[in-house]
Amino acid sequence: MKGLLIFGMIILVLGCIQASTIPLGTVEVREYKGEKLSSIDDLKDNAINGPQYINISNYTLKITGLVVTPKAYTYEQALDHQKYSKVVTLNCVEGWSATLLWEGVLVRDLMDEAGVKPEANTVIFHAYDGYTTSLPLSYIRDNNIILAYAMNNITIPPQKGYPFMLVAESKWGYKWIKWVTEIELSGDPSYKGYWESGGYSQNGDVNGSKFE
Ligand SMILES: Nc1nc2c(c(=O)[nH]1)N[C@H]1C(S)=C(S)[C@@H](COP(=O)(O)O)O[C@H]1N2
Ligand SMILES: [Mo]
Repeated sequence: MKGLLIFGMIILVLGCIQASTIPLGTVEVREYKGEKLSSIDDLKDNAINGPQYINISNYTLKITGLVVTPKAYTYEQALDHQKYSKVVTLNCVEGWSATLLWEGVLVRDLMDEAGVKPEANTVIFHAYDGYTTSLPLSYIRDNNIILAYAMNNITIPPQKGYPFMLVAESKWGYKWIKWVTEIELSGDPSYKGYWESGGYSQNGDVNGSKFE
C-alpha cells in the first residue's frame, strides 16, 4: 500500500515536471532524424522596422475578432498547450531559404479555446512592429499550422521573432509573421497585410506566382 502511494507520488511529480518544462537546449541542432538543417543565422533578419525586443513580463497574445470569448494569454499560458515539432523550409521571395526544426503550439488549439464564430473565414495576424498578414482559416486548420516558440531546439531569439513566429508552411516568407501579438478572426478574405498591400500574392503559395 505504502509502495503504491510512493509510486503514485513519483508519477505525479514526473507529470508536473513534464507539463511545466520545455526541454530546449542552449546550442542549436543542425540535424534532425538524419535530415540536415540550415542554421538559424541563415534567416536574414531584414524585417520592416528592424529587430523587436518584447518585454515578456507584460506581453500578451490576444485572440480577437469573430470569437465567442476573446483571450489574452501570457507567454506561459500560450506555451501551456500540446506541443508539436516539424522540419519546414521558409522561402523568401528574395530567393533565399532556410530549413529549420520548428517547435510550437497549434494556432487551431488557441483559436478553439476562444471559440471561433461560424462567420469567420480568415485569420489576420498582428505583430509588435506593426506588421500584419492574413491566411484562410481552413489553411490554418487543415495543415496543423503552428505558432513556434523554438527553432533548431533553442528559444527563438529576439531578432528572429521572440516570443512567437508563425510557421506558414508552403507559403512565402512574408506570411511567416514574427513577434506575433494578436490573432484576429475575420470574415474578410480580401484583407491585405503589409507585403500583400504592396502587390505580393494574397494566397502567398510558394508554388504560385509572387505577385497578384
Ligand atoms: N513582424 C514581422 N514579421 C515578418 C517580417 C517583418 O518585417 N515583420 N518579414 C517577413 C519576411 S519577408 C520573411 S522572409 C520572414 C523571415 O524574415 P527575415 O529576413 O527577417 O529573417 O519573416 C517574415 N515575418
Ligand atoms: Mo521575405
